[in-house]
Amino acid sequence: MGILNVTPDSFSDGGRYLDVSAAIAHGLALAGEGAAIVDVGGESTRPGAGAVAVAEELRRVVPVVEGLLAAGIGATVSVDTSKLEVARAALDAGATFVNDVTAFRAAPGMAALVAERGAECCLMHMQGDPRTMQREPRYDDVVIEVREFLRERVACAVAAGIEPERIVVDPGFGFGKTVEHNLELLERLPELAELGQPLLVGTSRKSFLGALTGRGEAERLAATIATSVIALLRGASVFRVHDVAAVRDALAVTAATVSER
Ligand code: 7PM
Repeated sequence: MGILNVTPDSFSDGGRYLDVSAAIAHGLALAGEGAAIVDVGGESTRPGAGAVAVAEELRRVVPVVEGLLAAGIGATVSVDTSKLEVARAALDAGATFVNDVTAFRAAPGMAALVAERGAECCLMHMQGDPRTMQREPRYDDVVIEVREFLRERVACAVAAGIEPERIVVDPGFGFGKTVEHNLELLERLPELAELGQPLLVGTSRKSFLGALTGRGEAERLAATIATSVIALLRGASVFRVHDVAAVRDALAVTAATVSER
């Protein structure tokens, strides 16, 4: 899964203006690098980020989803949103995957929408909300708590009519977690695989990798590759990353080495 952030700080001509064609070109490039899914997001979920209005998020996301499909992207288009109206418009425009970091808690109608459209979805764990989640994350056992949260959200999604085969689960690296919590989740990923759903991991360029390496956001590819390879070895099957080609190569070599003997 390639990350396509459609926010004014990602694709602009220097001002607040959003360059839709640059965003589309980047999404096509991610698919060209081998992304099976391109995740289009118009609301930053970075720690401390504020909310984006529905109209603004629609304005950012819908033309990009339309443009990717009109160009014949040949990858699944995912919408990264927790808003019902944005998900509906993106599905209308041809997206077939909903990545909701609130796991349908922000908009209760989301599960029914995904069910009705026969779309796929990712349900992610987050403690708290993006504004406050990194203040004082606390768990008795982070892996058990994340696993049981995801079990409950999958049950809720299935109860709403989503087929289990269309549900991916995600521990939500960095979403209300300390460096130690993130490392424990990575180490004990097989306990999350017990849920029987495909596992998505998103560690790409995240701040815990900066804490471990002393590197800035743009210099965390090697660390991202390390966590992605470890996650593959521990049962993950979807990797949400900025650097699709490099991570894909590392995963291809890892997979060939592990399974062919
Ligand atoms: C700053 C910090 C900016 C973190 C952006 C982020 C995930 C996600 C994000 C994830 C799923 C980023 C994150 N992370 N969706 N959205 N899983 N399913 O790296 O780990 O884009 S936002």
